[in-house]
Amino acid sequence: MKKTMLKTLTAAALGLALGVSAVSASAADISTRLIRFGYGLNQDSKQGRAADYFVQRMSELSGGKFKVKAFGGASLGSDIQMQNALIGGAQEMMVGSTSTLVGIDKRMGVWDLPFLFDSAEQADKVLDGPYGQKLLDNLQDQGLVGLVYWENGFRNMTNSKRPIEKMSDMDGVKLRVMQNPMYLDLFKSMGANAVPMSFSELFTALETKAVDGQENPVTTIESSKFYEVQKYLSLTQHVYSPWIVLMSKSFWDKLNDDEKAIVMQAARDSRDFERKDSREQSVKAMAFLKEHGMEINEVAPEELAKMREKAAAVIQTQASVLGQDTLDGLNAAIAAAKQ
Ligand code: TF8
Repeated sequence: MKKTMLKTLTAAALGLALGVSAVSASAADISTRLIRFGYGLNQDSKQGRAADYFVQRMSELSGGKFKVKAFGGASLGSDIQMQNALIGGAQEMMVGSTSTLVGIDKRMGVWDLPFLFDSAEQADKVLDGPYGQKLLDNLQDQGLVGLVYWENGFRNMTNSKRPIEKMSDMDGVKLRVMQNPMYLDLFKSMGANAVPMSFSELFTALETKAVDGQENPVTTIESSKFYEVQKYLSLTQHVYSPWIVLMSKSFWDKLNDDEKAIVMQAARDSRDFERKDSREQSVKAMAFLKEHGMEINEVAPEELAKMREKAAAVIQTQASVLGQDTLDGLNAAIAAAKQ
């Protein structure tokens, strides 16, 4: 009894010394845990930097007991392969796209809906509020624990053929899209020849001209070196993509409450770190891409209006896939975020 008290006190004192919250201070009961954390982008990317930060935070908060090893560059597999490894319990954690989760829970597709948010801050409110949380919670039935959302960002188009100044410039452009039926419908409706493909195959596909283009935030265009194989960057900002930090449910269930609290705290801290980094890096990425020879263009408002019109029709068809309740909840959350 006394010994336990002492242990708790020591842990508390240690917690204070490290300046960490009450979570770790009370956590005398932490086991040594090995956690493999996979991600798809290069180590030198905002995903890599935030993964490293998470590794460090988990170590600090657990007094060195949580040993997280980060694996970048899809070395543990593509997003879909990692999701399945988490469900099967063969891997503990990952960060990746929400889009590829639609095969596991269709409702995750809400974040892919085009032209949803006016700003990243508005997206933060919806993602971090009760609506975003509900979508994370839904995953538990499928063997996944959604911890937090990071920022992937507003997506823009690149290609090697021509600048997309008008919607009709997309005609016949062979465009890689994420493995999600909404993206296929969206870009087909705008005239592109959309091809679904995993991100891990994308650079080579662009390099060998198996596809002409792709769409992703400017930070990814920089960190994945797409500027080496793509001439034109057109600022369409058609979708705001979050990333989702996931833990295998079978691993989560082994943790006690103190351990779960530490994981949650480290995940939230990594989210704040990552979003700040993402927003700072976006500005720098634009300048970098220009310097490295990309031709960057804005899209005229009347052409964006045409894209929005196509998007609205696709959103309409998505109602039956996502469920009307899910869409109503989304619209209510966005309306609240605008206030
Ligand atoms: C995509 C996504 C990717 C992310 C990343 C691999 O285009 O935007 O950048 O899923 O985690 O596939």
